[in-house]
Amino acid sequence: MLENPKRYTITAALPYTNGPIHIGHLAGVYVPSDIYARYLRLQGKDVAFMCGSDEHGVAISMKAKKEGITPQEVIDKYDGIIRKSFLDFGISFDNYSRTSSKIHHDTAQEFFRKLYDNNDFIEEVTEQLYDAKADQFLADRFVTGTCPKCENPEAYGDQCERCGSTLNATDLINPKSTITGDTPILKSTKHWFLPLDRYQDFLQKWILQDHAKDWKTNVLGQVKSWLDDGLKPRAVTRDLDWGIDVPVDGAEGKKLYVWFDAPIGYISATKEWAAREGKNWEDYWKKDDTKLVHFIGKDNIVFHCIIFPAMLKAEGSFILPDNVPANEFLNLEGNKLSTSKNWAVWLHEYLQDFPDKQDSLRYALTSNAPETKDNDFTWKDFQARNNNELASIFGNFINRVVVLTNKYYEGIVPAPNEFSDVDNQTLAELKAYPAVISSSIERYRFREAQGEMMNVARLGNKYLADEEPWKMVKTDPARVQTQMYVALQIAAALQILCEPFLPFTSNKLSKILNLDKLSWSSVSETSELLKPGHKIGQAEILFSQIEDIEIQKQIDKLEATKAANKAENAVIEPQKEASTFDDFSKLDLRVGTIIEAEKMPKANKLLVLKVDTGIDVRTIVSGIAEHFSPEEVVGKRVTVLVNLAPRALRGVESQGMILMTNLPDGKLVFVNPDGDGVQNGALIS
Ligand code: B3M
Ligand code: ZN
Repeated sequence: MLENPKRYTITAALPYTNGPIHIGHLAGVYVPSDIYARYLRLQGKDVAFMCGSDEHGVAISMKAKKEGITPQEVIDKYDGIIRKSFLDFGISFDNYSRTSSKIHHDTAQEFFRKLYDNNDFIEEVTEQLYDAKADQFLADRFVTGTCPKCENPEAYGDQCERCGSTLNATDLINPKSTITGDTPILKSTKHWFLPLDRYQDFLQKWILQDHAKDWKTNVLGQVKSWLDDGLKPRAVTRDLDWGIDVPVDGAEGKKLYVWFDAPIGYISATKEWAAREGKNWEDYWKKDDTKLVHFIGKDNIVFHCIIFPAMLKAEGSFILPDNVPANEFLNLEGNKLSTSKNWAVWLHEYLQDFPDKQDSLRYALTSNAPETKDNDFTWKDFQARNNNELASIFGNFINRVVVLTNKYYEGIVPAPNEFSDVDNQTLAELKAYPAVISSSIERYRFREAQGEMMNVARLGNKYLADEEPWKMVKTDPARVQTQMYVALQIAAALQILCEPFLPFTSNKLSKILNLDKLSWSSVSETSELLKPGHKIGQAEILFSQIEDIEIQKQIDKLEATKAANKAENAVIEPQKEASTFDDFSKLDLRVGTIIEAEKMPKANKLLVLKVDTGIDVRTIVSGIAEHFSPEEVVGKRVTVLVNLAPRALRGVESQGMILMTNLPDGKLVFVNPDGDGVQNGALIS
C-alpha cells in the first residue's frame, strides 16, 4: 500500500448510457467513492476524482434497437439523465467525461496502437459465434447462454454477472442470439488478443502477495479463482458497428472491445480535466507517488484487477491501482435490482418523491452498504434511518443548540465559564473523532465511518440531555453559558465531519452556524471551533419526518412493478384436449348471488357461502378465503356450476362451485355476468 501519497487519482466505474442509474449504482460505487474524495479534499489532498459515461459496447446497440433510435441518440439521452443524477446527489467528480468524446477515441486508439507496435497482441483468426439470420457476429450481450462455471442460464458472451467470470462467447453452453433467438453458428474472423497468460506471474505476485493484506477479501477471492484457473488470451476487438475503430490496417469493420476502451476512459477524463485546469495529467497516472484507487461493483473486478492492470503493465508507462475496494451488490426489498425488470429505485424518480432528501438516501445506502456481502434496501429501513437517526439524533441535536443559542443569547456564542469534568471529557471525546473516522475511511469502511460520525451527534444529544440547560438557565445562567458553548463546538465539528457523508446537510449547517468550511484536522487541533461572540444563524429543519403514507406509496409502486412483470411473464396455460358439445351441455352453469359468507373454522383457505342460484339457496364451500373476507363477497354476482356432484369439505356439504380466475400476480377474481338485469338462475351457455 502506498504510504503518504502526494496525490490521489480516484476513479468510479463508468456507467453504461443504456439507461438511468439507480440506488444500487449509488450504494455500490458512487457514494463510497464520493465519501472518499470529499474526505481527502478536507484533508487538503490533491485529488482527481474521475468518471464518465461508458458509451460503447453491445448494451448501447441493443438499447438503440429496442427503442428504434440510433446509438448516438441513446447515449445522448442517458448521458444527460445520468449526469444530472450525479449532480443532484452531490457526487463531486472533478470531471465527468464520456467515452464517445474525441479525446477518448484518440487516447484509446493511441493506447491500442502502442501495444500493437510493441507486438503485445496476438493476431489470430478464430471461430466466433455468428447469427446467420441477423448476419452479425455475436459478442458480449448479443449472446446469452449457460455459464460454464456457475451454470447461470443468463450469462453473457463476455461475462457472467452471477459469478463474475469473464467468458469467451464460445465458452457458453447452449448459446442463443439475443437478436433473433437463434442458435448461432461458428464463423471465422480475425481479432487481436491480449495474451493475459503472459501476465499471470506478475498478477499473481502483485495481487496475491503485494496486496494480500490491504485488498478486500471479496476482491482477492474472485481474483484468486481466475488466477488459479490460469489466464488465457482475450480478444480486445469485436465485429461491431458501434464503438472505437481499431487503429490498424486490415481492421475494417472492427471496433475495440468496450472493456478495452472503457477503463482508458479514466485516463482520457483526466487528460480532459488537466487541460481545463492547467495541470499535468501524467502526474495522476504515471507518478509513483500517486495513489490510484478504482471504485467498482463486484461484477467489474476482473476487468479492473486483471485485464486493465495487464494493459497498463504492457503499455509500461502507467502506475497500477493501489486498491480496488469493490462492493458487493445491493438488493431491493429482497430481490436483485434489475434494470430490465424495472425493479429499481431510479434516482431521477426518487427526487420527484423526496425532492430534498438526497442526504437521507446517501445515509441509508451507506448504512446498508454491501461492503463485504450483498445487502438489502427496504423502504421501511430507509424511513427508520431518516426518522430515528438523522431527524431524531442529528437534526434534534442541532435544532436544540441553535434554538437555545438564539433564545438565550440572540445567536451569539457565549463565553464559557469554568469547565466541569463532564465538559472536559466531552470536548476530549470530540477531539478524538476525526482520527477514528479517518481510520475507517482510509480502510474503505464507509459504513463504519458514518456510524462514528453519527456518534458525534449522539455525543451532543447525550450532553444536552444530561446537562438540561433549559432547566438550569433560571438558576445558574453562568453554567448554561458553558454548556451551550460546549454544545456549539460539537455542532461545529459535525458540520465538517458529516461533509463526506451528508454534503447537503453540511452546507445547510455551514449556513445555520454562519461558519466557513473548517478543515478536518481543526476538530482535533482545537476545542474552540466557534469563538465567543460569533453570531450563528436561525434554526431550520435538517431532516423532516418521512410519513408512513410516503413509504407505502413506494412499496405500492414496487408491487405494481411486480404485477406488471408477472403479467409480462405470465405463462398462459396451453389449451386442454378437445371436448365435445355433449361434454359442455352436461354442465349446468347459472348466474347466482352470494347472500351470506363466513370463514370455515380452522381452515385458512375456505369460505362457507350461501348462494342464491335462482333455483334455490344452497351452501357452497369455496377456496377464496386468502383473497376475500366474508364481508367482501356478500352481494357478489357469480357464475355457479350448479350440477357438480355435492361433496363434504371439513364436514360441510358443498353443492356446486363458484367460477374464479386470477390476476397476473395470482390474486383471485370472480367471473361474473356483465350487466345488471341478469336474474339469478339465468342459464349460462
Ligand atoms: N460500464 C459498468 C457495468 O459493467 C461498466 C463499467 C466500466 S468502468 C471502466 O455495469
Ligand atoms: Zn457464472
